[in-house]
Amino acid sequence: MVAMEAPVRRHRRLRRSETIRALVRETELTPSHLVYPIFVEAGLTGREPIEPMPGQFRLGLDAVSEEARELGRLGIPAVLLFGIPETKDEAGSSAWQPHGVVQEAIRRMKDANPDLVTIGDVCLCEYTTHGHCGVLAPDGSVDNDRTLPLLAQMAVSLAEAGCDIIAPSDMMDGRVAAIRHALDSAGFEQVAILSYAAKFASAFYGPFRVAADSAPAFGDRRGYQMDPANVRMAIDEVLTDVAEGADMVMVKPALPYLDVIRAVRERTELPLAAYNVSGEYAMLCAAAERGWIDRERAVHEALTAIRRAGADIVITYHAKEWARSRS
Ligand code: PB1
Repeated sequence: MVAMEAPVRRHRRLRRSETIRALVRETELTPSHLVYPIFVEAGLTGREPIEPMPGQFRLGLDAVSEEARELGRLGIPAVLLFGIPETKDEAGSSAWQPHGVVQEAIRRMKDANPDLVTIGDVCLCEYTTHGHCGVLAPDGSVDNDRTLPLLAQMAVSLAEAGCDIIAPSDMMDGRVAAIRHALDSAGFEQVAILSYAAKFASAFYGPFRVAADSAPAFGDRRGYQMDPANVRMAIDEVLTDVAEGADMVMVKPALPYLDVIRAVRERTELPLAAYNVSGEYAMLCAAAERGWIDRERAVHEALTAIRRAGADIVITYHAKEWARSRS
């Protein structure tokens, strides 16, 4: 038997028990880091399952108050709201109606759980007949500058409903400045902006587009969302939105973009959110449904990875199940 040298470092000393492992754990994940996205559908009663997102539902306005209370019981501090209107048009005008579906949901959720932070997604894709995130120019492209005042109008209508944070997901140039100016001019200096600053033209949004009925009727979003190959440009987008007045910034999607999260973390001190999107959620659900992975462990590992990459806030459809698994 050859005499073996003792290992120079015994890393396993700090893995001997869960107590020691917890003592030296580097990345913390708690419900307070999570934001739960929800879909509110005008005219719907109760809740309707979303086929490509098992466990997720479209909610009617009659269901949002209980949802707000449940989030409070689970310790989840914030909700990100998406609307499915009864009518759509070329301009997306349902988006800025004072009693629009999201505006009403905000009033009801705040009434049911005043501590819940409501984050209003600002974009036209759920409200336009063509499904693009802005209004169209005659050549069929998205008209950036004609879209800005409409986004600003939507933001003000959400603030008037009591929305705490405005989250523009449209990717138009100059939208943060336009929304900041409109909010301030309307007396909403205290309403923050969480900008979807680095949002990529991703294949991982498919299930969301089914849930929100928001797929573009033609073409795609590559003329305004970022190329997945670019990380330097993501930094430029973030720094631009910070300069325009964003209070928080976001990288989206999350798991396929952990390097981007890390790069952005190293360039800004602002709170950084990452959106664990519908396609990431659907993939994990599908593998777990087939018994190929341990769902609870995979969810925890995925959310921990997003936090480890540098996100302060994780927007995720797994929020409630993860919080329940920890309670
Ligand atoms: O969960 C998701 O896939 C989020 C999708 C995201 C919502 N902000 C966008 C998806 C898309 O580009 O269609 C919506 C854009 N306003």
